[in-house]
Amino acid sequence: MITVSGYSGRQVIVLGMGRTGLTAAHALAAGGAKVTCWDDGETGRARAIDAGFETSDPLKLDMSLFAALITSPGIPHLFPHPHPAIAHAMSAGVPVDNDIGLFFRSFASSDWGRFESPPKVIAVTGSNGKSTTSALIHHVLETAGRKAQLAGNIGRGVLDLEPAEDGDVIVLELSSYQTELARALTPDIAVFTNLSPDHLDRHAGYGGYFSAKRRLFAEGGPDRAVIGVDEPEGQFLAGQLSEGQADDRVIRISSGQKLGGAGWTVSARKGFLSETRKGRQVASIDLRGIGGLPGAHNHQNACAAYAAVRALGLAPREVDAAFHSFGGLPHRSQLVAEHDGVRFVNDSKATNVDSAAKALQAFSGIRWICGGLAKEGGLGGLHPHLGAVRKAYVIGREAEGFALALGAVDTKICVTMEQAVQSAAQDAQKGETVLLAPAAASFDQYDSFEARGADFIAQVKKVNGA
Ligand code: UMA
Ligand code: ADP
Repeated sequence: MITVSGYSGRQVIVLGMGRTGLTAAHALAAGGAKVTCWDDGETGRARAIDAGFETSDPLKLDMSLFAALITSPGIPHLFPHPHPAIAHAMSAGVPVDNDIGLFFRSFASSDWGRFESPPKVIAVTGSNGKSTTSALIHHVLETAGRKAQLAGNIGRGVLDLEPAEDGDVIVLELSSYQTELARALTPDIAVFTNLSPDHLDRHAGYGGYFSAKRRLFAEGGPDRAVIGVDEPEGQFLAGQLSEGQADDRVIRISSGQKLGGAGWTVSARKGFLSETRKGRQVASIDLRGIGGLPGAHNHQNACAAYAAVRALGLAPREVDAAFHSFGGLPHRSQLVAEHDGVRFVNDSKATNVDSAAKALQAFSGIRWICGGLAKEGGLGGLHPHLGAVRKAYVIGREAEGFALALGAVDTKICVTMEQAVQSAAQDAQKGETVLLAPAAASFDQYDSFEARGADFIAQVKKVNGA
């Protein structure tokens, strides 16, 4: 655990008792803060009490007594409406922060003076590919013999990390909810994978969403920025952070275009990753056949991870070797079975249009299982990418409306995963792929995308008689 400094003897309220809140409460208490906890759910409050904390409804508290309110990413702090406790704190002038802000202010310790290599922090943001890129960076570092820890939006609260040792690298995956609010954001290396619409309700639209992500590069500024330049927003950000093309504080990355020019670039085309500096290729990696990184979208992640670890001084051959032993993450383009020549792929994490579109481009002859709780912005972005879809098997409570929005593709309304997998498996011909890539959140039928993916895997086992 990281001990939070700066609040000793002062009162702090922690809101939300999930992975973020509970670890924040412990880390604050370890630093001597007097912690009061709250969760709107009874189970959350019980977790706080079991852990030995006091609980009180913030709306009934005199906020002027508190030094800060620390909130959890799933709780809206501004849009569509601030949570009432946050509104209460803000109107009383109490600073609102999160575990990420506390982490950056408390991470460095007095021990660092005797370290030979001060610990470094790599923070990864972007709309898609954050988890894969963060996990890949972590994997490459460990495989190359560097000490590394991984936390953040990937499932482990950042204050749950072990205090850093000499030479450690901390890899953080950060969501827009987290970067928008953190009152300190000072990674050594920051990565921006890409941008496409997601979580628009929480940021009052696309501009607010981009601004939330941009904060990672603005509040103090990283020494080195790895920026995906396949969208105008990434190009804009890269331009804002550098003095010009030759400025190698920015490493531009792309999947699809071959980059070059006076600066430092890493790009992948047709399965080959290429690193250039000052206009010359300095290294390349053949990404084809790396099982854990299928498709052009994963080659973008490979470029981002490659650039981040090169910025730390790893050699290209070390990265190449480590890429080959990366197994990929569950629920992201995960091959779960192959039966009678039909592949079954679980991409339950494709919760937005862009990630589903990328999955549809990575496979051919697709029996596509999709549907769920559609996000703001509509499904129009999928229309250009339906060429490989033989038929869509639509799940979710709003399956009919979802199918209508898909336009000209052949659809079957299935509602349940069981029905969808059965129908898709029955229809699938040798060489085809049954792909779960929902393009929607899971909460209409499941607690999480993981539960949805697990159901897909269970149904696949059932139809294949495994
Ligand atoms: N709660 C309230 N009031 C509310 C809403 C929630 O009291 O109005 C309480 C709930 O009862 C619950 C707690 O808050 O007890 C949950 O807080 P949370 O939703 O912030 O969840 P955590 O367990 O703290 O997990 C969070 C991230 N969750 C979200 O951003 C929604 C996790 O990312 C992250 O791994 C974890 O912190 C550690 O950093 C998950 C996620 O879905 C994977 N992220 C989104 C995404 O990837 O799209 C951004
Ligand atoms: P995040 O943490 O940003 O949600 P993940 O690595 O968990 O990213 O992947 C989320 C979804 O996006 C999965 O469906 C995955 O297949 C897809 N995906 C992964 N990398 C990319 C990328 N670079 N661009 C678009 N989609 C991607």
